[in-house]
This record gives sequence, C-alpha cells and structure tokens, in this order.
Amino acid sequence: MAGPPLTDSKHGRVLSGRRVLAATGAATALVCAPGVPATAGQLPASTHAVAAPRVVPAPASLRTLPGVSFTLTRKTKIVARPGSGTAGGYLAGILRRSTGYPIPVTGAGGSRGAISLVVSRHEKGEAYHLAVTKASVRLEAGSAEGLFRGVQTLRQLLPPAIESPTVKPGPWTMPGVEVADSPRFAWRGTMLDVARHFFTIQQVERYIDQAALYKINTLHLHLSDDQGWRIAIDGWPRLATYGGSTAVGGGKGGHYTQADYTAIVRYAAARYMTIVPEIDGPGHTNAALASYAQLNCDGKAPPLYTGTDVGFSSWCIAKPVTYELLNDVLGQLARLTPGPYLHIGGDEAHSTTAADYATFIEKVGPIVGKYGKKMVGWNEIGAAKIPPGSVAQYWNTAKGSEGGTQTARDAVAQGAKVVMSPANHAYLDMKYDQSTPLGQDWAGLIEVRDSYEWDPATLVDGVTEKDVLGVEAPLWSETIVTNDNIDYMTFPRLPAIAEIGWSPQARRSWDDFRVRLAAQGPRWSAMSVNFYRSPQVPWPAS
Ligand code: IFG
Repeated sequence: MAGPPLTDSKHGRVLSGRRVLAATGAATALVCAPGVPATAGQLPASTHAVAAPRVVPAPASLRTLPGVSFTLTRKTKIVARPGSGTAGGYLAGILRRSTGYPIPVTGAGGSRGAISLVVSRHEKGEAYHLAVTKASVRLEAGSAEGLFRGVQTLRQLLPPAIESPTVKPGPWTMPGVEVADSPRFAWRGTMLDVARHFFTIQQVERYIDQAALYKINTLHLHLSDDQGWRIAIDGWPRLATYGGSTAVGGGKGGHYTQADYTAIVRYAAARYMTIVPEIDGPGHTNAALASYAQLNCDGKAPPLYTGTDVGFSSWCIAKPVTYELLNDVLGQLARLTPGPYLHIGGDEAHSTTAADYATFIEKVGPIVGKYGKKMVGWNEIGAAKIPPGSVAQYWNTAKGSEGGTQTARDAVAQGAKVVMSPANHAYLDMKYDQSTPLGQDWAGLIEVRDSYEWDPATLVDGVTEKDVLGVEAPLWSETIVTNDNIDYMTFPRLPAIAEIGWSPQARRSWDDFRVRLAAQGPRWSAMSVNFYRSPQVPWPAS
C-alpha cells in the first residue's frame, strides 16, 4: 500500500496494516488469518474482513485487540454457568436461527472455543466485562441481568446477518475486544401507548425484543386514556369490554385479560425489562367515565370518544366511588406487576381544579403505597404532596428555569426522583420533519440528532445527576397503528435515547454516534425493522 504511514488520529501512533482500516473509521478492519504475519503497509496474504466494533449504546470502555478475532463454528458452544439466567438460551436462540449451527448450551465445560457466561462477584448490578479472543469469548457480570446486557453487546460484534430469522452464510467472525461496561442511569425506558390504539401481545413482545437489543430495561404501558381502557379489572368488567371496545378513529379496540398482561410481564422479565403500568388520571379518563355512569359527578356517562383532543375529562374527585374504583384497579395491577412502580398519570388535568388535583394525588399516593409500590406520575404531580420515593416523569419542552420546569423541582424538593422524557427530544410520536407521514408536531420536529444531543442531568435547573433516575422515550399512538408505524417512529431515535440512558456523558458525541448508528441499519434490515433512513446518518449501502 503506497503513501505515508497512517497514524491513529487520537494517539499519533503509526498503525500496522491490520489496524489501518479500523482507525480510518472504515466499516471493516483486515484481520490476519492465524499465523500470517503482517507488517506496516503490507496487506497480509489471506485475510477476511471483520467489522470494526460499532456498538450502541457506546460501552463505557471498549478496546480492540488488533489482529484478534473469534469465529463461530459448528463446534461453538455456550457455557452458561449456574446463575447465569436467561442470557445463554436467549443468545443461543439468535445464533442458531441465523448460523444454522447447533450452539448447545451447557452448565459447565471448558472455555476454549466456547462463549462462557459467568456471574462473578467482581462486577455488580448490570455491569459486565466481555473479552473476545481468538480462543474464546468470556462474558462476566455481577448478575444474570448484567450478562443479558453484555449479550446485546456481543450480538453487535457479529455481522448484521446474525439477526436474520433464517440461515445465512458466514463467516461469523467478531473482532477481538475487551469491554468493561456499566450503565449511567437505572431507568432506561420506552413507553407504548396501547390506549389510543390497541396493540396485541405479539406486537408488544416484538417491541420488547427490539428495545432489549439497546439495553432498555423498562417498558411503561399506557393502559388507559380517553379513547380506551385496555386491562380487565375484576368487579368492573365494563372498563375493558365497553371502555376498551374502540380506539382513535373509531376502529376496533381491544384489551388484555389479566392472563394476557401476566404473559407480557413474563416475556419482559425474561429480558430483564420491568413493566410499569399506567392508569392515567384525573384527566384522560373518558373511557372509564363512559363505562360506569356512577363514576361521573352528574351520574351521566359520556359517550365513548374516538378523537384526539386532550384535557376534557376528569375523575369525580369528590365521589368516594372514584377511590373505590382506583383501590380495586391499583390493587389488582400491583398484584400482577412484579416491578416496584405504578404510574397514576396526572397529566393535562385541564378539567380538574388545582385544589381537586392536589386532593386526588394526595388520595392516590397512599393507595399505591398500601400495595407496596412506588408512585410514578407525570411531572405535574410535583404541585401536590407526594410520598418520598415517588417518581416524576418530566415531559414538558421547557428547559432551565422556564415555566414548565417548576413542578419537576417541586417534586425533587419532596424527595422524588425524575425520569426525563422531554417531549422535544424524547417523544417518538413527534414527526422527524414536516414530510413525516405519521406523528404530531406540537413539541417540534425531532430529527435523530435532536433526540441525541441533550443531557438529562443539565436540561432542567434543579434536576441534577443525582435527581435523575433515568430517561424514557414515549411512543404515543394517536397516529400509530401497525408494526411498520411503530418501527418507523421508534428507529433510529430509541437507540439514541438508550445511549443517553446507558453511556457516560463524556463518551457521547453526535459525530461518533451517527457512525455507530449507521451500522445498525443493516441489522434492522435483517430484523425486518421498518426504520426511518434519516439523512443525518451515513447508512451503509446494503
Ligand atoms: N400529551 C399527552 C399524551 C399524548 C401526547 C401526544 C403527555 C404526558 C401529548 N400527555 O404527553 O396523552 O396525547 O404527543
């Protein structure tokens, strides 16, 4: 190869032939076949291309091992040590489908030629350590959950075709790396609004698998709103059968039986994802009010609503039956939900007086606590008295000390933590640009860069790193009906939010992220994810 020796832009080192492509950001680095020496500038005789690692979210630290790679073969096995949880079986399922290899999973065995998953006391929580060498792959974590997170990194070291649901030709080679990784925030979430349009269990499970690839660990299900009530409640059958019978646009609705909900919870748990159910109130309650006349202050049930206005409905704050209902609803949800949180909504209560709003929140908080759960609410709850340990979900577009940020500070002042979901950065139902066929634009247009370039710990004055529990990207479904619609609005912005939730702020830059995000495109194609090909991202020609 002619021309001056290439230097590593960061350290000015002259690179050997093996690393020159990786250092120039090329999608592949050339790796010598075993035993073939390479010297600077001379390309080794027999090599095959091994993609340089392009992992999202960016690991806290990743070191490439030049000239080292690990190739899956028919002999590759997974050694999942006791306590390693679902990670081994989950990874084997993915690898078997696309390689056609048997990929047995055993509880013990040698590490040579194997992928070993080991829970050790050297790591804690979701932290993991991944070492890929020529002879073996070793993933070590402080918990089964940490192994599952590390498996997502391991997947992304393999060629995109590894995500194919059918057998593809190899080679199945991953670059030698050493990764030491752990998350910045505990709550890395997405929300699926199943109230405006209903999504089947299969659609929710598909969304869970997509989100799990980016280390998302929380799925918030918006189970009730003006247009639909989506969970069956014993003793109040009409909530689901009538209140869930339609949707935005007047089409067919639907609801989850409690067995359905339990199936979703279990599917999520096998991916170390916590379900946070939301029963919105005191606003956004028309579906329930339409189902039972006695819930209304005037004793009259309004008609079902299939439009997209907000703020016109309210629980009847003065009536005891309101709290009898919520006691049953929240009690049954608490029993069905292993996670620590119940979300009680609290947004856009434009038809509830401020005094009644405070009364409502102060009555519902203790009900949530009685069932052993922590209360989550949209940030307006900060205006009321809330139990310490509550969580305020910030959704306004205001920043710094602008008007809409005050209730977030009020919540923090009462000992609450904050989940950051600013609508002008994290709302997945916002259009990318004016030509986007789906979504809304009331919070502004959100291209991928807008969803990435913000810091949850500095956006709102008085809400600092220690106050932020995490981030969440809500997908409101007024305009979202099909899997293709879900994909188009979610990808590529959910991985951006996932990186904000996982990676160290100091490791994040748009110029680096967009290159790693581009490498996700062929993976989404292999997974049949209908993603938006943002002009801001250098997608590879695939
Ligand atoms: N705001 C409403 C949502 C939904 C959204 C659509 C919140 C907390 C607008 N409340 O966001 O119900 O309609 O972008």
